[in-house]
Amino acid sequence: MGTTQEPGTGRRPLGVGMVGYAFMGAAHSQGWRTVGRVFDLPLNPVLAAVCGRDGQAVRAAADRLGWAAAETDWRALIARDDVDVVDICTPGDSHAEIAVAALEAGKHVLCEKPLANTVDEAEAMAEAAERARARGQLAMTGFNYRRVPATALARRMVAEGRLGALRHVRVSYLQDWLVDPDFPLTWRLKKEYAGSGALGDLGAHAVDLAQYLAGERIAGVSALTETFVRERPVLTGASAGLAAGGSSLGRGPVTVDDAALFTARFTSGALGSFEATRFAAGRKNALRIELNGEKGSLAFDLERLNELSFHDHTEPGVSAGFRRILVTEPDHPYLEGWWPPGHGLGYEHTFVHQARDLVHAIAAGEQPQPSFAEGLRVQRVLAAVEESALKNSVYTTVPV
Ligand code: SOE
Repeated sequence: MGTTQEPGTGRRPLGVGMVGYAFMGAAHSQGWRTVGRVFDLPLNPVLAAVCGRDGQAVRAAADRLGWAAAETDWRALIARDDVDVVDICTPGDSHAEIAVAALEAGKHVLCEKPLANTVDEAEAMAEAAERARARGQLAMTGFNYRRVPATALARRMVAEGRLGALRHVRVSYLQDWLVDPDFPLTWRLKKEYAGSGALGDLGAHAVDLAQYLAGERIAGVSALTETFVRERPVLTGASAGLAAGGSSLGRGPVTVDDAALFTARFTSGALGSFEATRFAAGRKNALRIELNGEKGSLAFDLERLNELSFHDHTEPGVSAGFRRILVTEPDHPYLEGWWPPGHGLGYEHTFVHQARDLVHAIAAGEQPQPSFAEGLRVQRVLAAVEESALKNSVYTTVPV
């Protein structure tokens, strides 16, 4: 960490180096650029350098996204003296190598979800994080949907016992960008880059949010997965995940799932149901979660992210029912620095909140949440889902 105070801020700088600059990189950049202007922070995040393989493209990204310098080799990025935190926004196949090297080089690490493409990689990352912790470096997994004020409020209400013993956790995460069979074969559709499809991309968020809100682990799962469109056009242009350009070179195989459905048992005995798909026509980014407990229920919908629905089952039946909590009060999580009540937030703010929590954890020397160990826990659930699906839905326990 830099030792001199940043001019004008009175706070020591915290240099950030980011690897990858596509959709997630842009979202993280927004978070790092904004966080110190909204929240009162103990350190001053500085966007030191961004890294990508194409020199011209990464320099353009640095200018566009606000990074002071550009690198074309991630090893050079993590070797920089002005980089204290390495923020990994690349496809999953490079997470483990970069994260372990950065931790061993003495940096803090923020890594996008899913933590890795396999349980073995995630285990190596969690072990590296454990070793680094002893030296004072911290590692965090980027599950940004914990940082919606309404989901953070839901967690608080569950922890306060407002729902009592949980019976059901119901999650669906629905998108529709693969409905068109001619959507091109981008990296997100190839196992060697993405690890899995809707399962790792969307299911990972669903699993993390469910375990976070419930405050407990998933013990076992029964699953079905499907790849509806098995071949897609291969394009000559760069493969950018949610889009690709260029002329067609014919069709190539999709090697990941298009959809994953599973039921789950939580450690307390609560039952979960999960659906992750990129084939829900009309649903753009619909992450919905509902928890039912013996004293009440909570429901959240990412497409209405400033709201939380709450039903208090201890109220008299004649007047009880779901009511909408508008989560925009200054006392609601994360809202002390933002706009007056009723002036809502959006998707991008979750990345600002993620940066805020990481900066506070680093300044205090405390483990940021979710840790790599929690990222590994999610990875184990994803692996159990794949195993169960391969065995025609046989109930598969998730190792602790
Ligand atoms: C694409 O499907 C995607 O961008 C995910 O990769 C993100 O994690 C999710 O937040 C939105 O959808």
